[in-house]
Amino acid sequence: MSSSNTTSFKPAIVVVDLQNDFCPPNGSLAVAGGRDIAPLINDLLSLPFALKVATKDFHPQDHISFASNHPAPDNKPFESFVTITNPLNSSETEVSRLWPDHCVQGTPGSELIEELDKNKINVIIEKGQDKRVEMYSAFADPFPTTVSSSRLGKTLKDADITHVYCVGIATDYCVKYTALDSAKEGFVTYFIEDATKPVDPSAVDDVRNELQKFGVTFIQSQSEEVQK
Ligand code: VGL
Ligand code: ZN
Repeated sequence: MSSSNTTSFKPAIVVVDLQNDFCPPNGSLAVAGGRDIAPLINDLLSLPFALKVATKDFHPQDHISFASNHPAPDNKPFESFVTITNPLNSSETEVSRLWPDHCVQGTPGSELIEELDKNKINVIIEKGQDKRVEMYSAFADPFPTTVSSSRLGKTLKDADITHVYCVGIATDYCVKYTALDSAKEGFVTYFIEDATKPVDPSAVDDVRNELQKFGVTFIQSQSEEVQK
């Protein structure tokens, strides 16, 4: 994780959404193997990152991404999609996937999994509280006219972070869009692929190709970029 002494290097790790609802056996939106990456993430958290962040998907019960908040028959979790219009700018729309209710504020499903070593985490950032927009990225919603943003960008900048290492759940949703926004915010961004788990394993190749176009570097936890 070190770099040459001429370049500034102040790395942060962002552990995305390692929460009960995203993990077997009882998570409402359980991602296969979600719990299994905790030991690896705990090992990464022992490395000398200048800042160690954990994010939490943190929805109100009436959140727009919950299938249960939409009328039948087009409200099947995982299968249905809705068009979300930016409440601040009706010319901005996005098509978004519907999910089972998950990570509702105040429920056990929203808690970080017990296997994650919380003593190693410096900051917890909640996101997805605005019921009107989907927010996969831990930085902000996807609209050009931002509706909702978290404290993550300011937290990283206030700490003079230069490099961001992304891990967690899910490879193809929240880790993907968090890494994308990290690169757009100007951080040198790494995606530690074996420390993530996907909703759709078949989507991972596309995720890698898309993020590489935006300058995100895909690495494995045992690679030199992490361990040296
Ligand atoms: C996520 C679907 C819905 C994620 C969050 O953390 O990847 N996926 N909300
Ligand atoms: Zn969510």
